[in-house]
Amino acid sequence: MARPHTAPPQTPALGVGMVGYAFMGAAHSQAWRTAPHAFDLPLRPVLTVLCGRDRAATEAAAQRYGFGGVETDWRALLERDDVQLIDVCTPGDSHAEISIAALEAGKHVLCEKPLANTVAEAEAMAAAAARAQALGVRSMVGFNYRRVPALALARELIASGRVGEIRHVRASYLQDWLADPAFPLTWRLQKEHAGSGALGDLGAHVVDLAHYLTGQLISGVSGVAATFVPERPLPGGSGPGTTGAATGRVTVDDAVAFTARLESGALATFEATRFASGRKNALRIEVYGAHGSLTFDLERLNELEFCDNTDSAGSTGPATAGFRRILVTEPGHPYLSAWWPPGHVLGWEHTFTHQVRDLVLAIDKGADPEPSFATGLQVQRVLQAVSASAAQDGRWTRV
Ligand code: SOE
Repeated sequence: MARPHTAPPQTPALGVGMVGYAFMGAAHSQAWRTAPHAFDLPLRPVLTVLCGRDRAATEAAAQRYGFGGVETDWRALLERDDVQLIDVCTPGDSHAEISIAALEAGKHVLCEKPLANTVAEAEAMAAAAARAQALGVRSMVGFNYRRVPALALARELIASGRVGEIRHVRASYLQDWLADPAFPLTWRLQKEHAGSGALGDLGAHVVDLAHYLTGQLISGVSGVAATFVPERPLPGGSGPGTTGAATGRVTVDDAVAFTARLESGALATFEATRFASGRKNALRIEVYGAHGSLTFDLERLNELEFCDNTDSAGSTGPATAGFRRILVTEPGHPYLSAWWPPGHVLGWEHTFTHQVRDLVLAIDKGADPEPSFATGLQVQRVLQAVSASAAQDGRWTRV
């Protein structure tokens, strides 16, 4: 059961330098603040410095999030002795440069997903991570949904054989914030900044979850992609790419759908879109195996549905066999012993808090946290294969 506490003052500090202060900066900051109160951590995270290009905006964010100071050039963070970890919360186009420089400067790195904008960048990052690891410097990519307790439990059930040999994975991640054609052309809609659209932003999460839950990699894909609204108003009303009407071209996908094969031969389907009207942040994943099935829906984050197919042949019998709803709030469930009594539910932000906990424990133990940059690279390879397949009308593409 939860007991708010703070680390004893002699606990060594882990100075955090964060680059970027928008949505993910806010989510990560709150996790760094909360984790040491919920969990007994061997290192005491200190929000040392926040970095952003706009000094006034960065100062305002630093005050709101609780950082001790600000910098406007991320390179300055690498010079500081009071920073041991760089938390990269910027758009994908700067992940590789910042992360590689930070690792080479001996700083641990937490980098937001997707790891990079291209496979070449992700390879360079994984290589830098391997070099740094030999010197005791750790790195992790922020696939936060691995830290949903229900999904961590799902992985345990699959690993212990309760689902049996996996036959199918079905995954979808649906949002609707682009359904309005008047939504402006932000960085997420520009390939040079974001790498891809729904594919990298949302598809990356479900690809990583498929790898994480099944313990298998995707070996081949066939995909299609669409950009439904190819031209959008520029955020400030003018700027590069302006055609006179203050609009610019969308250079990423709005939606993707792909089928895939896992290493074992299991079949998988994936959908990622920002055009599913009414779906705000709808992530669903289902795994079907020889002995049972699991389904998870982010809108019911504290629940896991489990069908033990051996029930129908065993004691339960076919009349009452079927899916059961597990309320994943028991102290024995992953991460839950730090929180509230059973039934007192957790939220989306806890995934980031759990991510911080796991990263800090790994750094202290001298262990390699997962998902590593090498794991992020595996996701990146799948994203690239989907793009390549979609560019050839869905041609089967090996990963
Ligand atoms: C996009 O809308 C987004 O913020 C993603 O970038 C996050 O990774 C996802 O968790 C929520 O949606």
